[in-house]
Amino acid sequence: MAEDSREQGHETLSNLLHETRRFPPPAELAADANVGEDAYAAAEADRLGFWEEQAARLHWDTPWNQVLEWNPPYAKWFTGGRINAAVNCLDRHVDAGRGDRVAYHWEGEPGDTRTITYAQLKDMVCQASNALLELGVAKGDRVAIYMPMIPETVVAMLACARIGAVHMVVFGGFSVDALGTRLDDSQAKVVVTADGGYRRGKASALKPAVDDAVRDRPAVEHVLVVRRTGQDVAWDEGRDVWWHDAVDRQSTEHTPEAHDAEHPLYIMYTSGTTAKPKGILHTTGGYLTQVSYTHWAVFDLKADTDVFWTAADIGWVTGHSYIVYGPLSNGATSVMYEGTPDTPHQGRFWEIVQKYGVTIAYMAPTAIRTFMKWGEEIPARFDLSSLRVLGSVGEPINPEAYMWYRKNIGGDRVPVVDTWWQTETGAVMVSPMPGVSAAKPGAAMRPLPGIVVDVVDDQGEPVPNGGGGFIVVREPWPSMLRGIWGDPERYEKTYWSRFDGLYFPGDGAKRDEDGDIWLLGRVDDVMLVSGHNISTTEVESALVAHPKVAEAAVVGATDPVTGQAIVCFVILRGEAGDGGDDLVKELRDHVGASLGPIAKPRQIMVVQELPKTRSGKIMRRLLRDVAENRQLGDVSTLTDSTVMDAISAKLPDSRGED
Ligand code: 6R9
Repeated sequence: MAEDSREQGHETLSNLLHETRRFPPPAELAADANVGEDAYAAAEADRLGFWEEQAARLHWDTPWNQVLEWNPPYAKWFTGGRINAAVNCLDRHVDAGRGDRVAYHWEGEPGDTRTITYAQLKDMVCQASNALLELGVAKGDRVAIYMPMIPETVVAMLACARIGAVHMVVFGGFSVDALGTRLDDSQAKVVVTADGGYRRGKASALKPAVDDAVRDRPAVEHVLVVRRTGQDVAWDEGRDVWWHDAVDRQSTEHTPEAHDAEHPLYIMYTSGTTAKPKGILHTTGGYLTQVSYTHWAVFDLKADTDVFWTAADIGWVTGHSYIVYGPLSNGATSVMYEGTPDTPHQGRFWEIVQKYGVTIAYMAPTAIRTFMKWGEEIPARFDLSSLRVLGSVGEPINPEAYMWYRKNIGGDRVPVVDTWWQTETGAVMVSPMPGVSAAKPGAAMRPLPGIVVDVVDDQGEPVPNGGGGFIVVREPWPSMLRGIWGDPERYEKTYWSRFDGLYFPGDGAKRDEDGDIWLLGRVDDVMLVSGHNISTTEVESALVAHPKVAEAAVVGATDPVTGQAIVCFVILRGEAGDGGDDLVKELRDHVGASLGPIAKPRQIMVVQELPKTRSGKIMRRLLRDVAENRQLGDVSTLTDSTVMDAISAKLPDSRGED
């Protein structure tokens, strides 16, 4: 099988791209950092003791009696312990006299705002808990949440956590089909939704998709609907309930129960490359321990003074861990934004940073590359001096994008942390620490304290410094997935069968000469050209390093001569015009000169947009279909399915010459 052969070799072009820039932590930040170098040694000396210390940052109703029960590949953390995630996110802070602290500065896309304190959020969550109980939701039941980015989304999640129901958030941009399969798989009893939300300056509808999805799904007993846009909605009397009718009249008192540390907290579906999405299961104690610790450590969070902003959707794991559970468990003040970065203008993000005095911002490389395309004069119009830490997540960040982010957003003074993790890992696993590491542009650097990650070859043997292979996790970690909902076999096969005893995330990686880790993208995306394994990431980074390119997606297409050939799709920077044959030639030569003749693309197409998932990941699988003239595979998780039509239409006349 081609897929398998692509995974065989571990020779890569990795070492052709030399990166010598280093950014040591600013002295002031390092002097007062939450985490120093000593944390790594402490965790290495006593890994489980280290995690116990982190768990002790939370409030437990009953302490655990065993840190870890490990029956590979099944882990239980903090067994015997009892804990309520919502209490840790809310009551704990209110009880400690911090009820007046702002939990969220919420900004709607049309410009409406809400400021919600911890005390207010706790009241809202108690009311919603009482409403869910009234609707018949019991501990262990699943509740689907299909919402825009509004405060009620967080309230619904925490209400579930409080009563022990399992939330299953479905990105509001997903289709009826995507929602339907997730409802089937999770057997959700209630769907929480809204009449609609605001996106790109318009009210978009959500309720009709829910109506379609629940029609033949009797497991769904109620649909709880938040009024956000005021648009007309169809109504099913026995089934549909307005949030303002069901929730607002409830008492703000709700006595929480402590749940078992291993009680399921949520299911989050990842689409993967195959048709059926995987329901990744997270439980309570270990998950909360690691998201809380990583949020505090990786971003050097000072809860009393920082304003933290994850510019991501809650329908992505990044939103779960770093808009909801991480920041709230740490008592932080966060910004939450409903809309898109270019509505009503391309400076919206920076306007938000300026307005709320955001000190820590966390976003995806895809957003950063979009900002590069729009030009540096846009952020330059805003005061971004409040920022002190910047983060990146979702894809490998190209060195060029890293430099742009650091310079134009971080004023060349703010450390940028590139955080590698997955839905399955629940929380950050590999990342520089802003007060410790001398960061390299594009490198995730090293595993966090308490996390044991390695890079291995196809035999599972550690690669030497300078070598490339696969990233693996050697030891269980607190926020690891506990399985795939209803499918233990698939859990074992997907993550634990590639290398004996090691967790295999599916990403390629290399270690540089210093032993630091660089992520190279999904192994499915690695190309095999004339017997050489070439990472799509490195070709993309070489393209993005060209001054006229803002974004690039690279795939391997079947080729009669070379096995696979490199096909590139590029988006040009604002000032670069529409391209043309000369530019295509220039770019091909540029890649050849940067990475070597073997990496010279067969073809480069200039496009306006690339197909992306909710988290901004490029769907290379679809681009491969185009490059190989095949019918497109499943597009149900694309944020904009018309993008593929535009790209397919461009294909015939855009071949590069050799
Ligand atoms: C958090 C999240 C997981 C996949 C992961 C990898 C890619 C995420 C990355 C990164 C390189 C980073 N990924 N962060 N690759 N550098 N800093 O994105 O979860 O949506 O499940 O995706 O994303 O390929 O395996 P999820």
